[in-house]
Amino acid sequence: MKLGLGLYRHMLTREHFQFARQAGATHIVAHLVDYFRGGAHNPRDNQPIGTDRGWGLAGDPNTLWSVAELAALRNSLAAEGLKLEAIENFDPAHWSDVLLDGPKKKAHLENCKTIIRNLGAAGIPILGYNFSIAGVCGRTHAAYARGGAMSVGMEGPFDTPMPNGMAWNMVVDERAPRGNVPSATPEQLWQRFDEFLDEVIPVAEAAGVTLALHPDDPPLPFMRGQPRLVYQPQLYQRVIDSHASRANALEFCLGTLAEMAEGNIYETVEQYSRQRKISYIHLRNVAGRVPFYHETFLDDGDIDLLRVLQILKRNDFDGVLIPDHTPQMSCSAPWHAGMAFAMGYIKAALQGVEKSHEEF
Ligand SMILES: [Mn+2]
Repeated sequence: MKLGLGLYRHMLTREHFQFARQAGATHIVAHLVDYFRGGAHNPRDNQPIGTDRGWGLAGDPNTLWSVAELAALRNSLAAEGLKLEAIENFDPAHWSDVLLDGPKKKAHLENCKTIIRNLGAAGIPILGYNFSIAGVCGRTHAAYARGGAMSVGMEGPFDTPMPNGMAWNMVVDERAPRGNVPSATPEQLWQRFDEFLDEVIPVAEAAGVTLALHPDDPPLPFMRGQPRLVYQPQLYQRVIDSHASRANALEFCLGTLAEMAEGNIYETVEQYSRQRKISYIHLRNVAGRVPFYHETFLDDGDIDLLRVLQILKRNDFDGVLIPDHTPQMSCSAPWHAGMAFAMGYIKAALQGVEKSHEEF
């Protein structure tokens, strides 16, 4: 198992690459979408929180991530001794009508294919994505974690309708007419997803890129009037079974899976690691389940992380683990301190698991 670190777009700098190496990372998962245009509600040293208008304006719909741009990122990471393992998330500006089944769907499917081909050409093996109409939304931010550390949680359902012009919790059309996006049915959502995989899986196979699906965060059956795809652990199985391909895999988010109303997290880890369907892992701990939970430090929630790592080891998982979100520590660099704590914890836990495995 390999230790990685996830970096937001504004953190793709040499200083952050060095921070990652210093904290023990060998791999990087990079975000190219900029979620931090939402102003004061959206501090750049935390995970994005957002308002009714989500995380703000999506990217440029007419500029796709190029091979040159992706290769330059890969090379600048390599210069610091790091491997670019994955790009995390499509920009809603590039594919919103795939999610919404809108008029630009054909062009947006072509955008997805181009981006996948470009990743392959740049030697980046994984594209993580969320197939979610409303996206990450409805969370609260308070001193939920140990010692009064600021972290993210949920304090009940979030049913505020999704305004026209939004997709995946970002604004894709500032001139959209007033009103809300009509609700889709769960059947329509699965149809959209099946069609998406029909189109992109052959391209991903040819490009040597694995598509890794994140579950819906927070995992409720409906949010903002829109159905959600993977909100119980068993729905991941439906995703896998729908398209048998090595390119169809999971961005396995431990915290989101543990928050789900049903299931046992250890059985879930066992089920998907045994099938070798886990592409890479978000490690996070939580207390509670939807719609009432909060994110905790890695050693302090409902999940026994050491037990999870032992299951992964037993099933020969050899991919990358990154800390997911972490509580913000009280100091002048809350993001860095939270991540350094998480990285040190995971590094030690991995050493322990590898060592105890050798002994048996
Ligand atoms: Mn996650």
